[in-house]
Amino acid sequence: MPNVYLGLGTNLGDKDRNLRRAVGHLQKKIGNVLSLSSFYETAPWGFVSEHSFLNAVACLETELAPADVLRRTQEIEKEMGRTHKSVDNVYTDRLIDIDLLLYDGQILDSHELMLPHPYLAQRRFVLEPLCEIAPTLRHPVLGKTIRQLLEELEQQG
Ligand code: PH2
Ligand code: MG
Ligand code: MG
Repeated sequence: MPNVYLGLGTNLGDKDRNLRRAVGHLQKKIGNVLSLSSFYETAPWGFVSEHSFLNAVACLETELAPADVLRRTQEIEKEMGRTHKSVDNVYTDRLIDIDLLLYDGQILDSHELMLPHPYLAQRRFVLEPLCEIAPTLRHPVLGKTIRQLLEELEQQG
């Protein structure tokens, strides 16, 4: 069965509860949760906010195609009270954000969905939890492992 890696983020409300609730929804709607990283407190990246984030990464096995995983994660975001999405990469505070990071070794570049996630290698708040659960997983486009990508990002400062 395909494995999908999902990035979770929240910077409003009871963040610990938001992540745990989201994981519960994922297990019910997308597939068996095989692993879940620790929860990482992180500074807002790419925008200014007084609210710090809690981030995590989960790995699930799923029978759903990537587009259906995306649809269900968006349903979960809505159910959990997310009201608006970022437009043109202008980010906003949110109760929950669920991003598709990797789906097996698939490479996809459609209007709706890009796989792997386009900013995966630039975001420490994704690479750090991902490295905790899948250090030897290889990025299908860059050809490097998650641990290598995290090390390279840390060397850049
Ligand atoms: N998500 C973003 C933009 N910036 N920063 C942190 N620390 N964590 C996030 O999950 C995050 C972010 C866009 O979705
Ligand atoms: Mg996001
Ligand atoms: Mg998102």
